[in-house]
Amino acid sequence: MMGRLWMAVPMIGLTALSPAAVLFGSLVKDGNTGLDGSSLIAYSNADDDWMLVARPSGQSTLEHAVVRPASGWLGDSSDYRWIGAESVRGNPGQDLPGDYVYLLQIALPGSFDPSTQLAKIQGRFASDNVGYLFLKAYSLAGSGYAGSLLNNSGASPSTAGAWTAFDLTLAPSQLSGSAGNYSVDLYFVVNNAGTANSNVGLLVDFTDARIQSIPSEPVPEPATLALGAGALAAALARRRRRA
Ligand SMILES: [Ca+2]
Ligand SMILES: [Ca+2]
Repeated sequence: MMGRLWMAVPMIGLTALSPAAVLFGSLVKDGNTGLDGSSLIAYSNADDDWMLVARPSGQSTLEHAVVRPASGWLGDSSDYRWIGAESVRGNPGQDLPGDYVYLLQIALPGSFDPSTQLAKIQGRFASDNVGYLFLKAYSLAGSGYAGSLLNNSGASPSTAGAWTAFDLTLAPSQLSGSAGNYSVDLYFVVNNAGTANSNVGLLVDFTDARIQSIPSEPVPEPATLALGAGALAAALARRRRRA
């Protein structure tokens, strides 16, 4: 019995060395900001599932640390905590204005087949200041946040004091990776507004993650396809003869 327990210790270490990605099946809870598995992460510690992949030039603090809510932000809970640039917290805070890009990579099951299955993700988020949601790739303010799925086409801007919901059905073109190794790369671009330093933060709470079968539609029989191709070739031949 002791031997088995001892053997389990190095395995935990190996798990911690694997690349940061949340398994699709544990997205609700583990994917939330400020949660590791279903346990809260202590303030000032990093949420390693989330990566800060871009930030304003000159901002050099711990970027995806769990932070206490600032004045006017939603409170945290046993299911989520805010992440932000861990600078000097307070009101107004000392994070540089500009775009902060937070990435969560979600690993789909190896058996996932986009020709027969759909992945659906639901959740809600709050941000300081306006947050933009992208899949697979993102753009910044210089290009007007082109391609944002939220807050780029008349949707109400997200705020720090209320939830903004998202409900994603992922098209095959929105997946990253390849067969056996697909992932959903979820980018939140959070713009810290104004020209003076202030707090920046992101709060994400996933509420559902499902994989569904695509309803089957009639597929042309191979014989019909062959006939179609033959008829097309004949029509082209007739046109060439007439020309
Ligand atoms: Ca986590
Ligand atoms: Ca701010």
